[in-house]
Amino acid sequence: MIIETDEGKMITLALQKSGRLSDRSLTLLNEAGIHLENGSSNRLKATASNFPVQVLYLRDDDIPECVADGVADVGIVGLNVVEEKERPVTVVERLGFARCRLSIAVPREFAYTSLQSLNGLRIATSYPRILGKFLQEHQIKAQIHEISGSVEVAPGIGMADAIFDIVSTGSTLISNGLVEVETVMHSEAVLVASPDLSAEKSRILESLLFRFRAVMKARRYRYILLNAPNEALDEIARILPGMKSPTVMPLALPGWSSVHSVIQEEDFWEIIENLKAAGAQGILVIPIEKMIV
Ligand code: PRT
Ligand code: ZN
Repeated sequence: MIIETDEGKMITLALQKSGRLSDRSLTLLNEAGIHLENGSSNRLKATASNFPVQVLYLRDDDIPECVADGVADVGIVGLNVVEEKERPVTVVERLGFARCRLSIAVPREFAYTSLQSLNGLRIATSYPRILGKFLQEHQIKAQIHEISGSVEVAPGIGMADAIFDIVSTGSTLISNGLVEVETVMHSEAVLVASPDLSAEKSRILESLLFRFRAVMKARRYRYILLNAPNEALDEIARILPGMKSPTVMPLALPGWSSVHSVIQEEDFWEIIENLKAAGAQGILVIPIEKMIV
């Protein structure tokens, strides 16, 4: 592949062409203010109009290799694929989407008691290296059967006794009569980079990371506004830690103030209940687009 660009002055980012990572990867770029010019029409390569990056669309399995050998400088790919491919790339950031786990599952009727139950079994998987390491660490002697897809059907057709595969909701296992017995790793989309980027490319990567972090942080928080009687302000300030401390402004109505702060999404319901109990009224909760602290 020939890449005709002003090489040193931009970075090449490898994204999955089409699959579970594609939409969320493009959304992240978009929310980071990076607009791809020929994003959907030319599905091999796209360049950004307002940031020094070009995007290569690849199969996810090829991304670690491409980043390792310098065809791309950075990439977004599942941590499971990074670990399986064992290419020399650096995981720069966890991106918080495409979360899943890699687990061992056995047929429902199998009498599983402990890892020792796996001794002597045939285990089908598309992740032979990750499984191999796990079995070795636990001194389990099992046969690994590498297959490239539909791993979950292997026990049903007599090809294997157990499987090692990606699990998300668990419904694929259930519908194939399988039970998850060991979780080997947790995965999510990660940003990987070549370990030897030039100084110029490292600077661009830093700037890309700064934007990604601001977007990811903002997704975890909400902006909150409320009105409260002045005598409730101390209690409300204790409930609302905010980034530093809440902003308090007087309302036109004597004895009342408006309070502004930032809360974590995961604490949302608990905080709202406590605020109401403390006397807060007219509570507004607003998404935050970017957050830089
Ligand atoms: O074509 P290309 O090679 O690029 O893509 P692919 O088909 O190899 O990968 P793709 O798009 O299916 O997945 C890309 C990445 O998404 C994976 O490497 C994981 O990091 C992540 N991911 C997150 C998942 C899932 N969730 C997931 N549920 N990848 C696959 N699955 C499959 C799994 O294989 C199993 O068949 O979904 C099924 C299980 O799902 P549940 O919800 O029934 O448990
Ligand atoms: Zn793949």
